[in-house]
Amino acid sequence: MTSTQGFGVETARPRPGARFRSMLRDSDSLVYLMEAHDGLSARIAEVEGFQAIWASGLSMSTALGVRDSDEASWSQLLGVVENMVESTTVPIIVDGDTGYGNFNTARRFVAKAERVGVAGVCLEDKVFPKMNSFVGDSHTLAEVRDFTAKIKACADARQDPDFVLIARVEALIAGRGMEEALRRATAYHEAGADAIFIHSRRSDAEEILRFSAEWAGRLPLVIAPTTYASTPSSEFHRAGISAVIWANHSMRAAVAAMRRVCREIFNKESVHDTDSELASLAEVFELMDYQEIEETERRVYGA
Ligand code: SPV
Ligand code: MG
Repeated sequence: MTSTQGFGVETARPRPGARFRSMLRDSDSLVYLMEAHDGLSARIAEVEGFQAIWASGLSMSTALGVRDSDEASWSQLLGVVENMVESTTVPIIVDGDTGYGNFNTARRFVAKAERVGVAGVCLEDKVFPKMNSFVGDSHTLAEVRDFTAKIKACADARQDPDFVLIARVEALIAGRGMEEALRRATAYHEAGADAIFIHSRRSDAEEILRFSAEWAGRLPLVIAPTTYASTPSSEFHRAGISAVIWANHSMRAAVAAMRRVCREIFNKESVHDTDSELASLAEVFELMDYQEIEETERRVYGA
């Protein structure tokens, strides 16, 4: 990242969809998408080396203080995503949940997300309002014809033909089995999806690897190994998976760290000696590139 990049001071990034597509096409390496939920977490993900970002619905909702069950409106979430776009330079994929209703709300969301400057949107085949896939057992799947209509409408709504549409299959989450998952992924492919996100909440990767073998590379596959985290990424790569989302880990790191420091300060009634556990202010200023303001001031004043 050069000093003037980020913070919205440069023009919009060139064709983020095309950049993300070329990452997906590169079969020599997996694409890792790090979760982010605000401008800060997005910037940290990029500074620490991630080439792409997942704007997680769960994490953005949590950061807004609401639940991942469509409690935040889509315009609220795209406001958060805009902060992420302005604080980074890497392609961002937005978790668009179910598309907030029907084909029409979904295409409005996609059109706006593209204008905000992201690389693509992921839509999942559940009904609005959805519930986070790790919560409870009532995950109602959308009718295939309704979801394929959404994909077609979203494909038509994008201005940039390289803007990426990822169709997320929730059949395994809903307990509907492998055949249903494959049937749906096939239908979404035919409807114009650019990649399939196959989701699982099992503690092992067995069903993900089986899906991947049956799918046989028809479209790039995306996964989020939150519950089957012990499977090495090399195994996903060998199975032909294209992209891995680390879906909620910065948010959970923030929750744990904020709780610890709040508890400590509350109990001590002092901030003395808490500094060793915290980022220094110098680190924060460096991360946010305060120096760039000074450099620009010197330049524009001709000093
Ligand atoms: C998210 O990060 O919001 C996701 C992934 O949709 S998951 O929480 O695993 O469903
Ligand atoms: Mg989500």
